[in-house]
Amino acid sequence: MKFTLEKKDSQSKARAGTITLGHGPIQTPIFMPVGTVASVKGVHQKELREEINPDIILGNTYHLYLRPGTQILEQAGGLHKFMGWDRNILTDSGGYQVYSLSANRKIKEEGVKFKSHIDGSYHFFSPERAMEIQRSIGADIIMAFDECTPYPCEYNYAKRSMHMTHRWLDRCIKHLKEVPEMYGYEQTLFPIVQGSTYTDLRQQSAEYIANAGALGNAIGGLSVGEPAEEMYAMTDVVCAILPEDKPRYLMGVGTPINILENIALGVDMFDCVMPTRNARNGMLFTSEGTINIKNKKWENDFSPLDDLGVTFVDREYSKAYLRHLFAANEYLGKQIATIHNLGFYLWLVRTAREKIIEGTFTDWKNKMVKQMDKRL
Ligand code: PRF
Repeated sequence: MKFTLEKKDSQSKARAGTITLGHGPIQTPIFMPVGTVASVKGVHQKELREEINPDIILGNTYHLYLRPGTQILEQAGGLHKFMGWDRNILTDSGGYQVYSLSANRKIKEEGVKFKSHIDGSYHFFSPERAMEIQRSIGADIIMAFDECTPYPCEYNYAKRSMHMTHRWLDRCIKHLKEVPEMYGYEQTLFPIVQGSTYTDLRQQSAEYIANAGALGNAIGGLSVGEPAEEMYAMTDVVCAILPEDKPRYLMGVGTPINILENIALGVDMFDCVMPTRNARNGMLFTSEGTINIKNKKWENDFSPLDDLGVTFVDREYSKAYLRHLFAANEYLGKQIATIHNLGFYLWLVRTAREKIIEGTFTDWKNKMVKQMDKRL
């Protein structure tokens, strides 16, 4: 993996760059659509590629391990071939999903024992298993096995957990050297900074992670219920320590406003279920604010979904039609809303990149944040 920093903003810490990986270049800042179970819910790969056009998408070790399982993925020749996606993929390591989805999980130094949310069967993930499974899946970027602490989190728990995440990172790095790549292209490990909302812990963790010398670094444990201002404060502390010449990935963030504010603090990569999950509930993100398309006020509004017109759905369907599809509980409604939201998120990060390169990012960001804070 190679990262070239192309431009740094003079009024903020925003950056524009390019990451080069085995399945092509990724222009940053980037938003990675979430394809948890080898599918970006409701969107064909063709629509994803041609309309939404992300350079990278995300998959989840936890889900893919439980179903279809590593044997099927290996037989297919890896996740790219299995799902028909020839651009880059990143997989999360499973830790976070184990904590948020499975019941009866027990976290110990050795690893995490958990119960499947699908059939109740018991499984065990360790840093070593997380690396082996991510080898079988074959993503271009793979994540270290960590513990994401909840919010709020007692200081002593956050501290102990952070040190365990650091020890787990060392085990990931060691084991990865012993388990070769399976599909002939490079897989890059990103370690993850933890430390809850404590400045001193975040500093310690960022230093530890920076010293690991990985080609890219991630920030975890944020956007778990803390106020946005606390998240920004932690991102700022961590970005000041993480190396400037490596990409920085803020995991599970967030709203369009969160993304722009964190770009301004020096983050390059984002993922979140929000544009896809909220779309399925009728929430549309636009440059003018958020829309609840189920609202009666859209009943006879025959104007296009979004004047920005990023994807075909914005130009070809009206608000009244989409409202009707949601009222009738038609699959197509959820599909249209998902394509709209992902198209908008990708437009947002592409435009942020253009503005950084042009030197007008901060004014544009401030204007957008104000505009997008509205409910239409
Ligand atoms: N760790 C991992 N995945 C994550 C997170 C984390 O802390 C978060 C936190 N927002 C989202 N996804 N491994």
